[in-house]
Amino acid sequence: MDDLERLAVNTIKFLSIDAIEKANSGHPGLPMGAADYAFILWSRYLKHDPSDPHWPDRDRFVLSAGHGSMLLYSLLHLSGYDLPLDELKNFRQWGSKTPGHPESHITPGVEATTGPLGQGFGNGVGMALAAKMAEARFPGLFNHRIWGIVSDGDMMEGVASEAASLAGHLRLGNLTYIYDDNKITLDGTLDESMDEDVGKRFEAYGWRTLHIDGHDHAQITKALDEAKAERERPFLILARTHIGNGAPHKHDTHKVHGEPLGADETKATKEAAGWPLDKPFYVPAEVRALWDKRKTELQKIHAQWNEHEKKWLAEHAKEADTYRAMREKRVPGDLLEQLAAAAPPKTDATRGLAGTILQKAAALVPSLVGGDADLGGSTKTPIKDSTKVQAGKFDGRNLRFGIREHAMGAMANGFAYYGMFVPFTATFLTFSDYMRPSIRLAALARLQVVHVFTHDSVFLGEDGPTHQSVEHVSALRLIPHVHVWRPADGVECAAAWAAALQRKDGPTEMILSRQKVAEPPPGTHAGDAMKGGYVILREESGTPDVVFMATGSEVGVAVEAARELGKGGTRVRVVSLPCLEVFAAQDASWRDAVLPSTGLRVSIEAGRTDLWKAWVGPDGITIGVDDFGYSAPYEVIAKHLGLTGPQVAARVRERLTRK
Ligand SMILES: Cc1ncc(C[n+]2csc(CCOP(=O)(O)OP(=O)(O)O)c2C)c(N)n1
Repeated sequence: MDDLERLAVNTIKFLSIDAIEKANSGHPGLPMGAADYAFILWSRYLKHDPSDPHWPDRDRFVLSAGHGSMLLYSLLHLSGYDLPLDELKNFRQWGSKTPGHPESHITPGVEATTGPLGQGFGNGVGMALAAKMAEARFPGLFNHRIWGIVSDGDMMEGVASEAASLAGHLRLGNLTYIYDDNKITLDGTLDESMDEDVGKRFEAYGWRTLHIDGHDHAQITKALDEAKAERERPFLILARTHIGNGAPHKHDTHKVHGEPLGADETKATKEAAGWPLDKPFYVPAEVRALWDKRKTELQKIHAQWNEHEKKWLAEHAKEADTYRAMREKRVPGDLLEQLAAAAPPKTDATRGLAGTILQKAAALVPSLVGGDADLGGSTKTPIKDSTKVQAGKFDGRNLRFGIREHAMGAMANGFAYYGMFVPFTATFLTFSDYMRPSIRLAALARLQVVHVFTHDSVFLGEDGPTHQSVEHVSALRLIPHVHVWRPADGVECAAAWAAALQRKDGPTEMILSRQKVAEPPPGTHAGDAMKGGYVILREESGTPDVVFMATGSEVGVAVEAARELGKGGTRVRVVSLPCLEVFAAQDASWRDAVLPSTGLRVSIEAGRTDLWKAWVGPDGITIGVDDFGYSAPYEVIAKHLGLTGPQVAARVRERLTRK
């Protein structure tokens, strides 16, 4: 290592240490241990352009060990992203672009929101698969790779194992992770909780592996050269490092993992490195020059690619429009009308109705790709006129995640981070629990991802309570920025898909029934459904005595109950609420016209009732399912739980007469 390299590595370390000291919180251990290989990767290998963080042919870098965020912020600052030194001085403070863990929608150059360990690992695998699929669609246009840093915590999390297994199966040779093998975690040493041979584990998954000393620059360079040349297999560089490297008293201890070094140890570390004590956030001029030079080189590489792209587009007129459509995630202006026209004329389970509409959506929107966790026959989501994506065959649109819901969620986020693709996933609603961490991150990072969940209630029947969702719809609604659609018929399924494809700033959950739903009342149309809530059956005259509020398969139950009550002269309105979040965001004039302030409000949804209490008010009735379900045919379950039209009507009648 020459003097300039040593100076450059120390700059990364001390920027991180100083920011963490100033914030009096953060994780110095990882930035200090990783600074050697991170410097070499970022200053010589990573292809990116700090002046255009979204350039499509850039390499992607994921810091899966998000607690080491100051490493990334130091690298982004030095590389020349729009992240001035003042932002580093404001690490973890209100309104800064340097939050505690990296957030992609806040900081330019952060490719993925990370922090919950293991998720970033899965994101990177999704990005690598997306890159392979982009390459297959536009041969010769792109040449980029996915890089990442993963830590002991990432290696222990199950989601990473699922994603690693799939990356090996798919032979994602464009993916390189550096495993920061420092044998220390938050509370102690790694051998207290893990002692497997990680290299052998990854070889068994089909990865190529290489062990290096993570502080030896010659070994790091050789490993990165090999990684760059690799085409056939994902590559794990196991870099043995020392956490807190350079801190005389704290290195190799868990004390340096997640606490500031403190004034004394900071001083000792700077003295040991010959670093000035009186210049916090110091960037030596020669180090600044090194990074500035790299930025100029990278801008040149980007400009050359722009020329290449121009030429490529001129030579590939047929693919050029698809390329532009995918870059914009374009949907046709009359998407809703086209999807509504594709809705089957006869009623069915909403999974079947939505599955038919998905075929049309796939024909209209080339960005749309997706897959399921080995339940495609049940979720009805395979795209019929396309093929299954497999190793070496990346031109298809159907992703085979296998029975790996955690990885499916994290990889779908990776597709969204990558760009060009609108990914969807599919499985039973109950298994949304296995995807919840990724759904939450999709919402936080404002990612356009569609999660299709079928078999949405106790009405899946005979499989019983292990598979029956009770709390899941409510649980998804509780995540901020998530839109939960539970359509009642074909028209609402069309609206749900249209909304999901138009919404660019957050995930959409599509909640679909296994069982056939009732024929909707005549005259409903998709434009109303797009507002999230509308009157699906109006009272015959005057103002309503009763207002039913229902979603999905229970809209049919509400309509049946309303007709029953109508026979006795009760004036009943039925409001279908396929998406509460979208409805709540409508103007008051629409909301008030749909939900009048008078009349007894009754909610019906085959799931937990708690959230509905606010919607029906203190005098209203909530009808739902507040305990685990039963293994039986669904018609039998409905009767036992009082979820049939006549039973609902009787319950409402009883309340009206009591009043
Ligand atoms: C899912 C999840 N669980 C727990 C944590 C809290 N946490 C953050 S870092 C860490 C220890 C990680 O150790 P390691 O990955 O070896 O990082 P290092 O000590 O090398 O910095 C833990 C438990 C987390 N961020 N995410």
